[in-house]
Amino acid sequence: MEKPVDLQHLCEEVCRISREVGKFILLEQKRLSDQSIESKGLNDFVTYVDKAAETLLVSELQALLPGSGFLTEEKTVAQQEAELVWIIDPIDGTTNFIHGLPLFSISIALAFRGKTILGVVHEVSRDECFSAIEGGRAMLNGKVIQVSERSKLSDSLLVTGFPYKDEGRLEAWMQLFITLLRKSHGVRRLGSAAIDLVYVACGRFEAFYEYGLSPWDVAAGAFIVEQAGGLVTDYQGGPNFVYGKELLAGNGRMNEELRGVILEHFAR
Ligand code: 2AM
Ligand code: CA
Repeated sequence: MEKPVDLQHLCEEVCRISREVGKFILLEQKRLSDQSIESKGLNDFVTYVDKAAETLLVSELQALLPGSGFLTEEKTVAQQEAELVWIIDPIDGTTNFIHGLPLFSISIALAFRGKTILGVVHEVSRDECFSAIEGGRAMLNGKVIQVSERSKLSDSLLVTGFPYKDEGRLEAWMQLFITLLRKSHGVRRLGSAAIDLVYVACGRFEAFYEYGLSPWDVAAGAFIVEQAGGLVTDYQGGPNFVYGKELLAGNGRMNEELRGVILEHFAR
């Protein structure tokens, strides 16, 4: 398959589709908080919302770009190898979603021969659609965004996540958290990696670091950070952050300093 010619148009369509599916997700969250689905049980219900949202996204994106492949969290479609692949998380921040918190998002990236060329992260509750295309600037609801200009770690607000698996490294991870808490304005933990990333892209945070994440959590958001002028690497400073399960994204002004601190606590 060829690379799509009009990425701008494609991106607008992806934002439109994620807004549509976002409305569905919000309605389902409201039903959940109304407890009108009590008998189904919380986990069943959430599985249903995640899967139903993904099914909607897949069918719309398939129609938008016939022949494209998919890599999705809920595996509702065959995970196809193709030159053009959509990498999708229908709800990033599922735990927040279950508990009635507003911080969750739809994350959609499009990769051409393994390289991201389009990213959309839609923060559903605030209707904030973050997007970027190859060769273009990062946008929030149609307005250009960029990473923050703060250059001192001591003036910075950071964000991270805590591991769900790999508990063997939890102690070291928490020591790193304490160290960075002392060196910065603070370290937040929002519970949606895609939102953490786009908040770096628009300058709300100076940096985000986490490990153990999957491609659908980070592909779109990391690309948006890069297009907003930021820097994303793995903990060796290399480019293996989508599949490598280690990610540091920042405004670029203190990435090296942060990477040093991470490695002090968290070297393999
Ligand atoms: P998810 O909500 O799509 O699962 C929070 O730090 C990040 O970790 C979120 O992006 C979340 O994505 C991800 N994550 C990975 N495994 C998880 C799990 N078992 N439970 C909750 N969040 C998980
Ligand atoms: Ca998810």
